[in-house]
Amino acid sequence: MSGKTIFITGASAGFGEACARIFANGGNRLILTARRIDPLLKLQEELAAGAEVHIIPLDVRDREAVQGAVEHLPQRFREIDILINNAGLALGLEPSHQVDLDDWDTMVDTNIKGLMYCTRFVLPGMVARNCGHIINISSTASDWPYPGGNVYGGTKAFVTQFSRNLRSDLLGTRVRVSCIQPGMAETEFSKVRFKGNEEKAAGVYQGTEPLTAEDIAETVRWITSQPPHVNVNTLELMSIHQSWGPFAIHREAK
Ligand code: NDP
Ligand code: 8X3
Repeated sequence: MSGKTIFITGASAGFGEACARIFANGGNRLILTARRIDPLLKLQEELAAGAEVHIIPLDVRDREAVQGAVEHLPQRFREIDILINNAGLALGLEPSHQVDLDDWDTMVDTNIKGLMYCTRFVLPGMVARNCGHIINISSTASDWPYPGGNVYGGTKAFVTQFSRNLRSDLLGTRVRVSCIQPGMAETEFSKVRFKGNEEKAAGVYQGTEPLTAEDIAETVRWITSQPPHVNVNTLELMSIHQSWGPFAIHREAK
């Protein structure tokens, strides 16, 4: 793939950073966004040999900032071919009756509303040009419940269903929408979920070979390199070390 303009949210770490690296060739133009500017600056310097890189410090929860970021792109970056809606997070693993309500708000504002804002401001240009591809990063947590997954899983269920509904809206255009549902992948994700507790975060992956950020970036590359008439709707992937559980049954002592 070459000469494409690719807008990535959450490019300062994990999947987003890996996507930036995988597309940093062939004269692609990368728009890298995240709240932390330092990793973006580093990435910009590192990737400059293979791609034009424009960085924007952006909190996707800020609707006006998202609008401004899209509307004030430099001329060469205006025609976005691929939007990777990746920014997101899980906070906590407590049961719903004990959770910090601020954590729920943050997940809803980031994973749902932030993704909505980015989509809504980028999509009109794609429709007008009758081409483009939106890649939404959902999760296995979208379809498979687990204790403590409560609102995080709910936000990802939104991402999955919103992706399908978007494609329904876009029928008759050549704008594609794909949703990726990764399982356990080792990034900063667990460090964020456990609020900086590195030991707890490392425990999630201990004794396993989790998915990597590069695995997800490779999946994004594969999806976006399909012929233009092929729309990959939803793609779920897991590490070989992960699978589903049986129904949980609580038995009362007689
Ligand atoms: P990381 O924590 O490594 O990266 C998350 C990225 O999102 C960072 O670049 C972070 O940047 C950015 N981000 C978080 N909040 C905001 C915000 N308000 N505004 C802008 N950017 C934000 O996690 P992953 O790479 O693993 O996660 C990427 C996506 O993949 C998320 O949506 C996550 O839910 C999903 N996912 C992750 C899985 C995993 O096991 N790792 C599995 C399935 C899905 P910054 O802090 O600089 O803003
Ligand atoms: C991340 C995977 O299992 O921690 O979305 O929810 S999981």
